[in-house]
Amino acid sequence: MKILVTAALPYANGPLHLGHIRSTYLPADIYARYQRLAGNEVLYVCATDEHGTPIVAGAEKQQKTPKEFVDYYHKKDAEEFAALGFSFDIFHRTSSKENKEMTQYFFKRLNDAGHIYTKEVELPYCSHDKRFLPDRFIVGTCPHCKAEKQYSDYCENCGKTLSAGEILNPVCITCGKKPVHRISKHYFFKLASFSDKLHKYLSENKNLQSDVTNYVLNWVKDGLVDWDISRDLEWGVPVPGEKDMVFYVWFDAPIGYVSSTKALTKKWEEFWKKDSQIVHFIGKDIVYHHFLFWPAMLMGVGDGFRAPDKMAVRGYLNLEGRKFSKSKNWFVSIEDFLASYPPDYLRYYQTAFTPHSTVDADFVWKDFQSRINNELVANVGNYVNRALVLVQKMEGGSVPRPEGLDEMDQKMLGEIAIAREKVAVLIDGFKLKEGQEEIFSLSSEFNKYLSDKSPWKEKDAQKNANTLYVCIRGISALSILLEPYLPFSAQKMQQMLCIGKEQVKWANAEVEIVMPGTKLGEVKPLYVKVSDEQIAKEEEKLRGNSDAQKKLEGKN
Ligand code: B3M
Ligand code: ZN
Repeated sequence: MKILVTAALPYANGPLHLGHIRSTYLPADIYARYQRLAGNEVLYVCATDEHGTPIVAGAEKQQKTPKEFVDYYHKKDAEEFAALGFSFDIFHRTSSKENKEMTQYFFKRLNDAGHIYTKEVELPYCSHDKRFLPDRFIVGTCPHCKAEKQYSDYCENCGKTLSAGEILNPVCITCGKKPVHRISKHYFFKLASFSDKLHKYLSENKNLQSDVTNYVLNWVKDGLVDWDISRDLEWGVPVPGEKDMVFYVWFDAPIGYVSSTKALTKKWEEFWKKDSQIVHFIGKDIVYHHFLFWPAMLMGVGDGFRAPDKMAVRGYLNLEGRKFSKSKNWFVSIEDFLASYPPDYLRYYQTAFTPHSTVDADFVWKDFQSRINNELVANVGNYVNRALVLVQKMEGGSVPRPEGLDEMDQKMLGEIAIAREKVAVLIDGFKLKEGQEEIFSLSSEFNKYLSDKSPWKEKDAQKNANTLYVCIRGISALSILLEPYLPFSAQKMQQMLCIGKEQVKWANAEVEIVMPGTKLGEVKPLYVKVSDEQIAKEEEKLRGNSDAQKKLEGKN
């Protein structure tokens, strides 16, 4: 089976933080890695989202060109994602030549099919800064929920996307002045005409989370509004035949999924148009765009494209009870995290509290410490180390030869197959947290088995050989089942057991791939505990940062 996995394209306008990882990139990576191990033909595609007013405004602030600005963050994001072990087949960019071509191609097809029209609209214009003020160049009050200081294209408070002119009490984000109005011709996508098709798609696709489709269906019921897809800006994908006009960033961003696939492989159409699964991973803030705009675009463009098969939506992450905020210095960057802890610690901890739903979660340093120490280190770390050290001590460092396995030994081998099957079903259904729990309970059963057998007390050498052989089978299984979740740990286990890359397949979890007689590689503990001092330092840093910030704000 061909499976295209995408993770929402991060805006190239600031450093990534822990919240991005939990909602999107990590779950998508676990899913993609598992599907590869299961023998599917997988492409895991991502890119930086490099257009739109947040980018232009961010560049202006740093007195850089938008291009310089996005180059910097593209490179930084790519490095941090790699350090976290995200297994993208391509990490491309929406400012690429491929994306420009694909976006203009989508536009042309939609236009030819009659899904686009132009209309003169009155738009906010700043006479002081001499420019139109689309989207994030304006802040004001949300007309729906009355939240203040919202950008003019999206309300963070109630999650609604806003069209131009809807925001109340608008002011220019650069100079703070009230904008005037100017007429400009804009291009509109007939979203409203897709209402019936979208209704059918959302209500019949059983692979979508019902808690999400329920509220999206309400939006459809309330009536969809046609969508302004052009902007009076220079930075972006040019609208063919127009001057100083580009597509709205949310028009070309999802097309980035397609263009990046095309940049990766000549076979891209097999993934988008043929018998395949298209699976998007997103955070809940971009549900509107992915459940309405994007399927409608795909339905409208024709040419064999079809709406996504599956979309996994997850909630926000808070930090110690408060929203992540770069400007308020309430923030842990990936860079800072990785300077102190191995990537698998983040992968383990975040998966452990992320169910397949849109509920929010909280990153708490103390909780992080206790889960790493009491679960990751005490369970898998302890088991693997204990068993391998015993093999060294009692078997001269070679995998013992089993003979006459008893009932308990057999039972443990059987447990592997059962877990392998259960975990497969869970991951397939996006229940990644439960999958990880299942693997950890297998590990804890092996830990218990080893304690019950206590080979250090037993006098019968063959019995001990059998126990340690079974233990090796357990580690071999864990190294495969954990590969999607904790790829760095899995690799270390595989090195110690001399398991070759080609043997790392899901179906091999319960197969004897480490032959008796195999000499173990160098045995080293997988993990070190997170200390109280480390955690105290993290907490202090966080609170210190934010106090300093508050003082600074107080002075201004
Ligand atoms: N860049 C917003 C976000 O990072 C946007 C996603 C685009 S996905 C096509 O959440
Ligand atoms: Zn609102």
